[in-house]
Amino acid sequence: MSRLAEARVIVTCPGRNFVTLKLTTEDGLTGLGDATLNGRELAVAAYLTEHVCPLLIGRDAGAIEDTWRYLYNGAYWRRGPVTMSAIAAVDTALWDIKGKAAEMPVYELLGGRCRAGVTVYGHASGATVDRLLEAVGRYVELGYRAVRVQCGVPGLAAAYGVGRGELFYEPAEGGARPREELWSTAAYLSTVDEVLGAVRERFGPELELLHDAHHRLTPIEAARLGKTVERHRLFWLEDPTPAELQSTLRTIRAHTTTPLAVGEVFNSIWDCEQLIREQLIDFIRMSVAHSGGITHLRRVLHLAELHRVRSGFHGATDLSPVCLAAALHLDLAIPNFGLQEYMHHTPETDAVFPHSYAFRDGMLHPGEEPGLGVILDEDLAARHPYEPALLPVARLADGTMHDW
Ligand code: KDG
Ligand code: MG
Repeated sequence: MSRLAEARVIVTCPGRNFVTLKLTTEDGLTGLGDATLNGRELAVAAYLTEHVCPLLIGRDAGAIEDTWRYLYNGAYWRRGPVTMSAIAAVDTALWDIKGKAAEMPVYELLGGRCRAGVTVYGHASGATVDRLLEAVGRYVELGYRAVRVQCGVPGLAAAYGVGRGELFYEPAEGGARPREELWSTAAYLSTVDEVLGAVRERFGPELELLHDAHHRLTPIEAARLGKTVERHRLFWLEDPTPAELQSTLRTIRAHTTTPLAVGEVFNSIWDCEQLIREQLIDFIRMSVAHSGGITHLRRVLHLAELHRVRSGFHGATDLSPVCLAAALHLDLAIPNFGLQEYMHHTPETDAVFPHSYAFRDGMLHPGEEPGLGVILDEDLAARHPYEPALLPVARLADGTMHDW
């Protein structure tokens, strides 16, 4: 294949910040990769601009695996969200170019489709149970077969996952310092079982329900929660504990058959190798953009397939349409697909990133465009300059910092 002639980083804020790498070959093919790391966008932009882009010029655009190893093994300093997001952007853009060169959608290059479409879940939330039930009802009307449910907690001004928008949840906010939220595990645990029960009762046994505890529980609290909510038959309970301490999952697992999903903050196969090998989780939630791209995430899913662990790729709004498209191509081609997260982007974001993927009957379809099927409108992007925004932090009532 031809050689890379240009590598550029584009930072834009159409409603929220996105970092995109655009690669161009000597014969004019272009590829896009998402390098957005929520609240730390400029760190990845600088890593790419200062340390990665200069290395790419003149390289064979077709040498995807070799370029991955050149950037990962070659840097000596390995892993971490900044490095792996930068490598992911290069890798994703190279797959996009290869698809365009072959005049095929990327999923064809990955082995071809294993299913008709990619079943997705949406984010329903409400400050009260009644509001939550209304929100779930809206998703059901739209055709969703799976919904994540998050509810306000009496006594807490803000609960994780309770959104300001209708179809998306956007926790990052502008300001020099992160917003501080009050957290109480006791208050949360005293309501969550009732909330999930109300949704199951109203919508019946067919709708798949998910819930995200967002890393806030101790192992034994998580074990108790998993056991208590078993009767509501969750599709998954997400991030019950901070999952970098992998043995906590062993404790939870010993007490409950509620399926467990973790991994949205992971960035390499080494973050989940033990969890997969010991079958301590049911779904792996890494994203293309934070986990070294399509090449590395595919490797994780091949390992997972051996151990009957399925995918549940992260698809929050802080991952751009380029990342979502890349996830959809991989979702279609892996044997062990589970479910794909889908939070709608704002109309401003969709205008900057026109795309071929489309929602029909509870599924996303990546489309048949060569490559990933996403364009970046650079003129429009330039009209939305970067705006600093940060994720909140959480404290207990006595001021102790807690995992957000
Ligand atoms: O940037 C943080 C978000 O991506 C995260 O809070 C979203 O937990 C999340 C989810 O499950 O989508
Ligand atoms: Mg989550």
